[in-house]
Amino acid sequence: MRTNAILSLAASVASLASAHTIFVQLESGGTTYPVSHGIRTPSYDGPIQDVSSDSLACNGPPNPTTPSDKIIDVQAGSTVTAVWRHTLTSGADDVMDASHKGPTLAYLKKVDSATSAAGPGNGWFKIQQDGLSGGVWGTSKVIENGGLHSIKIPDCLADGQYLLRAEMIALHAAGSSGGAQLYMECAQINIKGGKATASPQTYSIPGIYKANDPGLLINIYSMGSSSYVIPGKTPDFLTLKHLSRKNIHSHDENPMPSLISLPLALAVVCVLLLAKYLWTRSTQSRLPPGPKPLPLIDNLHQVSKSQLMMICFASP
Ligand SMILES: [Cu+2]
Repeated sequence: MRTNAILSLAASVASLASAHTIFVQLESGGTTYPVSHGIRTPSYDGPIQDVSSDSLACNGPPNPTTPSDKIIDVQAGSTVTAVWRHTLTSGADDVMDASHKGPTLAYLKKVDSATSAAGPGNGWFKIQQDGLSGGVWGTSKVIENGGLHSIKIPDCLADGQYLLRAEMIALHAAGSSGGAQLYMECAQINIKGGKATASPQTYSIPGIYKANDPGLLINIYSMGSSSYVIPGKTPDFLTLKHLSRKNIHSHDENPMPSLISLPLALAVVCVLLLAKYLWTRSTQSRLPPGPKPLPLIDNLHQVSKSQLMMICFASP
């Protein structure tokens, strides 16, 4: 216990020098926008540690944030990149101290006006999370990757303006309550081309996290091989769980008459299998060896639950 406390203390002291981080710019549709363009960036890179604070939504006091009058267009179904830097002027080699291990997450909130909407309160739903997989933390991947944090924007959402909240959580001092360091900024985006087939269940920020959540109150130096529980509720409609046969059927609002659907489905499956066989034959000689896929679902069974990229299936 004492050793753990000393380790945590050492980690937090060591992290003071080149410690914290800011989501400084967004890449969308091949364009990387300038620093602070369409993002409510702070002048100081400190974390939010009180998860009941209004500043948990889009940062804020004690860190002064600056509004932006810009809105960034985002194609539904595309993957955008949040760029993280130690300060507003740091380069790709200065993202965040390597001691800052923890999950990465992203949330959306639909708003009438992305430039003027308040962040705190209801309306938030999670669209991305990457915790601990294969011994590697989500934040470590972002640091190794020059600060780039990939976020898939679900294609099932309604068009319109949203706040995109990208988050990194550092757990190096999370062994005591309130020790977790949460970093987040909100980008102002306009989603286009969405199918509008899903309306996700939403949650309040602050409110979605509790100080004693197992993913926020945790000693990462003594957790051994136990799995990490990413904080924040994940909306069911977005997860890979919906790939199961039962769920796909229970959400099928316009089932085809069964007399037509069975032969048609068989024909479609045959065509897809043939196409996949031809495609695999034409490409496999150029690819390095990978994990062994299963028929039909390929490598889906090997996708770790801790690094879900959200996919829409349901139309609730
Ligand atoms: Cu820090």
